[in-house]
This record gives sequence, C-alpha cells and structure tokens, in this order.
Amino acid sequence: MTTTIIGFPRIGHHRELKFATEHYWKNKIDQDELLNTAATIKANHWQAQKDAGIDLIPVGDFSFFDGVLDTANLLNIVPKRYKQLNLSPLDEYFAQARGFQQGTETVKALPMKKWFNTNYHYIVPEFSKGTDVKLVGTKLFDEIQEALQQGVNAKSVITGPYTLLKLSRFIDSTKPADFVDALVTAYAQVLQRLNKQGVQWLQIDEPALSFDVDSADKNLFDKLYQGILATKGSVKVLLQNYFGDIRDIYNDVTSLDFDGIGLDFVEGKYNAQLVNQNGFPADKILFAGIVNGKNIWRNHYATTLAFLNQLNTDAKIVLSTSASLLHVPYSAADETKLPSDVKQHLAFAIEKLAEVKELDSIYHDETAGQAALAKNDALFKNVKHPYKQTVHDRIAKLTDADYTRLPIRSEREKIQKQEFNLPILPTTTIGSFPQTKDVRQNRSKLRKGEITREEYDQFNEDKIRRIIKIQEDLGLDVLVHGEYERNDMVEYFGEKLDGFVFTQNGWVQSYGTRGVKPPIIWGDINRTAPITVKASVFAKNLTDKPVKGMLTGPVTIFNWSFPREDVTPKESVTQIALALQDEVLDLEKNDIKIIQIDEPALRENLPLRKSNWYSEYLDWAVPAFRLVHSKVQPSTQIHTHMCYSEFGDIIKAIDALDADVISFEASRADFTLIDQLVAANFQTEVGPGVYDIHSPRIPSEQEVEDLIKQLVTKLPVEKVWINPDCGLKTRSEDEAFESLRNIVNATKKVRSVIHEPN
Ligand code: THG
Ligand code: ZN
Repeated sequence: MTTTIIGFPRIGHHRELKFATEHYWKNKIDQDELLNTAATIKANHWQAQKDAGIDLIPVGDFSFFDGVLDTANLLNIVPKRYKQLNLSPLDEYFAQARGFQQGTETVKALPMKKWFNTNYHYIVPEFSKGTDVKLVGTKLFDEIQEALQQGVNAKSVITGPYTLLKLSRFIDSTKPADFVDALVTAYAQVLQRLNKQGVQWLQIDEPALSFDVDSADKNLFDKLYQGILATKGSVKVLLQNYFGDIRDIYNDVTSLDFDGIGLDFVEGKYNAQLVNQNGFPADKILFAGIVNGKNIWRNHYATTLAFLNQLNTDAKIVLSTSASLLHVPYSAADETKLPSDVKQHLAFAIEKLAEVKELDSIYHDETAGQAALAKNDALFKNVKHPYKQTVHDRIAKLTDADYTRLPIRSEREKIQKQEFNLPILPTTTIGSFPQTKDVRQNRSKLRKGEITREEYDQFNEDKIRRIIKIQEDLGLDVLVHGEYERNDMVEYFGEKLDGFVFTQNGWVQSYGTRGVKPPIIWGDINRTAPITVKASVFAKNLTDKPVKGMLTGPVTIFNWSFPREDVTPKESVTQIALALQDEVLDLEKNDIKIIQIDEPALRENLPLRKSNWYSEYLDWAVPAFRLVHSKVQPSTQIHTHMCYSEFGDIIKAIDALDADVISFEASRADFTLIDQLVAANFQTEVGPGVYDIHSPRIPSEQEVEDLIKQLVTKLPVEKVWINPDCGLKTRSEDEAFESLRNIVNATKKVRSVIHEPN
C-alpha cells in the first residue's frame, strides 16, 4: 500500500513565505533571496512528508501566489498587457496577481475569486483572441528537479485543463472549445518533459468535476483527456477530484486511460456509492481521500477503516487526503495555549500526514495496529464538547414565529421612512474605516500588555469621536463607529462568544500572502455579555444622525470558522443566530435603530451542485439570518451586506433574508445583477456599491454622479442607497475620505434634479 496527500500548505511553518514575499514586493530583499526562502520552505515541507512516511510526495503544489495562476503561466495563458511590461517571469506573474504600477503606467490585477466552497481565492486566468496556449514555463520542472535531487519520490501536480477552462474568463468572444486542441498539445508537452525527468506520477487536479457536469461539459472533458492520455508515455496519470463527488462523469472517468483516480470520500459521500454500484476498474489505482483536508479534527480510524473495508473493488488503494492541506494550518503542536482536552482532538497539516500513515499501517496489519487503533478510539469515546442545556432548551422552543418578522417588509418600509426621515438616496458606508498603523499598534500593545485596557479603550474612543466628526463633515446620512476595536470580523465575534476556541498560529492562506486564523467551534455557543453595544452607544451619543450597529451574521461566522463534526451545521448556526439575536435586541434597547448584519460569506458556501442548494444549505442558512432579527420593532431598520455579488441565481433567497436594506459589490458598469434584481422583483432596498474599495483609484464626482443616474433609471429611486461596495479598512484615510466626499457630493447633485417621490 502507498500513501500520499493532494497538497501541502505553502505559506511555511511560521508564514515565512508571506514575510519574504512582502519584503520582496517592498524591495527589501532581492529575487534571489525570495527564491532561496522558497527553496528552503519547499525542502522543509518535503522533508516533513518524508519523515512522516508519506510515499508519494506532491511537487508543484507550492506557489508564490496561486496554483491556478501557476498553471496559466506555465502554459502561456498570460494577457498581452502584462507581457508588454517586459518584466522578469516572476514579476510578470506578480503583476497578474496584484496589478502593476510604475510611474504613470498602471495595469490592473487579474480578478480573484473564491475557490469552490473554501475561504481560499484563486486568480482568474483570461483567454482572448491573442492567447497562444503552449508550454513556456519552467517552475514545475524546476521544482521536480529540486525534489528529485533531494531524494523525494515526487508526484508532480498541475491544475487540469477542464477546471482551467471552467474557471477562466473568456473575452473577445472566445470560448473554451477554441482552446481544446492547444491545451491538449500543451499538456502533452508537459508530459513529455516529465517523462524526460523520469517522474512516476502526474496528478491532474480537476475539482470542477464536483460541479454539475452536463453533456457538453462531458464532451469537453472526453476530448481533452482522450488527447492528453494518448501522450502520457511512461508517466502515470492520476485524475484528482475533490470538494465533492463525480457522479455526472464517473463512467467516463473510469473508462478513460487514467492510471489512478483520486476521489474525495469525506465531502463526496456519494463517491462510495459510485464505486460500489458502478464498479471501479481493477487495473487502476484508487486514491482514496479519507483524511479530511478541510477540517482540523482528528480522523476516527475505526470509522475510516470500516469504510475502506466496505469498498467493493479489487483495485489497489492508495490512502490520501480528501483535499489539499492548503485549507488547514501547519501544525497543532504549535498551540501551547489551548486546553489539552481540545488540543488532543486537533490534526493540522503535520498531524494529518501522520494520520494517513498510521491508517495505512493499521489497514495492512490489523494486529500490529491494534494499539494505535485503541488509542484513537478512546479519544473519540471520551470527547466532551461543552454542553449547555439552556441553549438546547431555547432551540427546542423555537417556532415559525421566531423566524418571522412582522409586519411584512412593505409595511415596515413606510414606518421606517417616517422614523428616520432620510433624504432620498441616503448615503452610508459599510462599517469599517481604515485600520491605520496606529490602530493596529494599539491592539498589538494591548495584546503584549504594554498598555492597560483603559488606555486601549481610550484610544479607540478618540478614534470614534474623530470619525463621527469626519462623517458629519462629509455629509453622510447614516454613520458608523468605524470598527477600530476589531481585528477580523469573524475572529472578533468568536472571541466574545462562549463555545469557540482560538489558535495562536493557526494561519490558513486566504489569498496570496494574506491569511486568516479561523476560530474553532468547540462547544455549544452562547453570548455571555453584550459585545458591540458599548462602542455603538458611545458613537450614537456623539451625533444627531443615526448610527448603524454593526454585526457579523451567523452564516458568515459559521462558514469562516472550523465547524464541529458531532453536530449538524444547522445546530451550530442556530446557536450562533440566537447569540446574535441577544446582541441585536440589546442594541435596539440602547436606542441603536439601524443594525447591519453582514453576510459576506453567504454565497460562497452554496453547495457545488444546484440540486443541493436548498436542501443542504439555504434551508438552514436563510432561517438562521431571519432568527437574528425577527424580534425587532417595525421601526428598527435591518441592513445586510454581501461582498461577492454573484448572487444572481439566489436572488429569491437573498430577498427571503427579509432584511430592510442590502448593500453589495457592484463592479463598475456591470449592471447585470441590477437587471436581475429588477426582473426578480426584488423587494429589499439596495445599495449597489458605487466605489470599488479594492482599488486605490479614487472615483471622480462626475463618475459617481453618472453611475447613480444610471442606477435610478433601473431601480425605483425610493429603494436606492448610496455607499461604497465594501468596508474601507484596507484603504488609506486619504483615499477613503476623498472618495466619500465625491460620493456625497455626487448624490446631492442627483437629488437636486430628481423628483422626490410621495
Ligand atoms: N475574514 C475572514 N475570512 C475572509 C475575510 C475576512 N475571507 C474572505 C475575505 N475576507 C478575505 N480577505 C482578507 C483580507 C485581508 C486579510 C485576510 C483576508 C489580511 N490578513 C492579514 C495577513 O495575512 O497579514 C492578517 C490580519 C490579522 O492579523 O488578523 O489582511 O475578513 N475570516
Ligand atoms: Zn464587503
């Protein structure tokens, strides 16, 4: 038997790659030093896998930014505007990932999107008329060479052509089919090089097979792989899927000439049925993804072994992870502050290597493995997630009324128009103001004990006082307190709620050099004291204008945490929703009459297959949001915000959140979503972002004015709000304030030429 993993985290044990890369970007180190750091990180990671006894070690999973972008660059899928910059290959690569600015020359970055249903982002490759797909890069082969020299039994890893075509953007009226022949040739060239290098295996990642696959997709897939597999030579080809099952294309995949097929048996429960009912060819190797690559809990060996034993195939089985370990932190051994009863249940990347190996040993030799098996089983028998009877009693008593806010939205709209008496096209922001260096330093000083809690609070209150004044001077209509007290919008709430635990070094890559430290849901969740009330009330008392309370919604807190596996998502998210309901009602009691409940992560966790959208997700996610706000007074206005506005296909579910107002990202001049809202007769008032906060560019007053004028030709003016498209925390203050000034002034101009509706 053999063991492998799909991929390993790249950022390094202590985020060495992040720091080296950011230094390189700031010209503090040169390219050689960055490459040296990268080489050391790779060598360490390969060694860690060797030490753990992993037989087949992925190579090519390392990346300076993103694996999809790596593959696009390997195959010359690089838009001309980046090539024309005449940069070194690495700088041309970074220009695509982050944009390029030198003197007056600016080239925007390629767009970034959520990677399937994870919190990781990939860079979206762009195909155009001029795209000449061919093998030009060397990164993969250089890394193979490095690995072979270090005695690593390398399995080369590349993004597959089907997934590449599914995730890319096609411009100049090109389409995926135009590039099939060229892609076949290019992957054939890759195989030729790998043959020369004497590599045993090529893992081709095709997670896009976990989406719905229709007959046109199938044809595309078959055509690609019939071509590519004909050229494999003595390299064995592993078709690796993850994040679900391959039900739509299982028969094609098993009849093509792959040497191995990698299936995710954790998230893709249905894969087992496919193997057992349709059969799995005995002449191929089944790479069984049984150690969860997306969660951080220890594997229950007895369950996994029972699962493997019921798989009905004569094929050789290789044990693997269900997904790349990219989505979990480096090592649980680093966590010195977690209670030991929690820590013993954790398996991060390093621990998961050991699990794959140990499962393999037990699978092979049950007698020798008895001790390990018993020890593991004891862990699961003795697990005690903190249980709170009051939380369960409260959930048991919930009825439909708890999920229904009354009166209906159209009635509330009238009441609220009277209550707030805002001008038409009211202006507001999404919540956060720039987290300037002094703000981050203040937080870090408190953490290090260099200042007292009072000094820390005093600093933030001064900040609030200042930002309220600035917002009043700018002429905004609904103000915010600025969120200076928050680090991450999920970590902040997790820290204040009972039931979560936190890591010190549990970093997971979010995009490029940026990471998050997801909270871990360990026990039943409840709120023990008000969280945001003090800051909101402090801000409210400084002004006559309404101040919005700011909360992160239950679905986002849940989706951006590591969930428990012993209770359903519905159970945990309902607990979070009730905790937030307490917070909402406390804010209301304290005269905070507008409350925003952000749900930026609502869209991204939609199941990959449409048939599961409601039954496996929206049927609990939407009620959770409703539960948070159902008990507020008719005159209290509930806002929500979503960062990724690709929710055209779930508009009805968004409307069913029953918020009074929603703000979202509306990328410049792309009003497709607005048209969809109109077509769906969307009822929630909307604030389509008129300023792209992800770009340092400041929109001119004229530009915003034109945009607003366009908006009100499409949407009823009494339903439109004017705001940036996301929080301002990553912008500089100069950029934020000037943009807001232009937004407010543009709004005032439009107001003056529009008739006030009755
Ligand atoms: N919080 C969480 N997940 C997220 C976001 C978030 N996923 C989607 C999106 N927002 C990702 N965006 C970012 C933006 C910035 C950073 C991380 C994710 C970031 N991270 C710092 C870094 O890596 O240096 C660490 C910040 C810290 O010290 O906490 O800047 O908002 N959960
Ligand atoms: Zn946002």
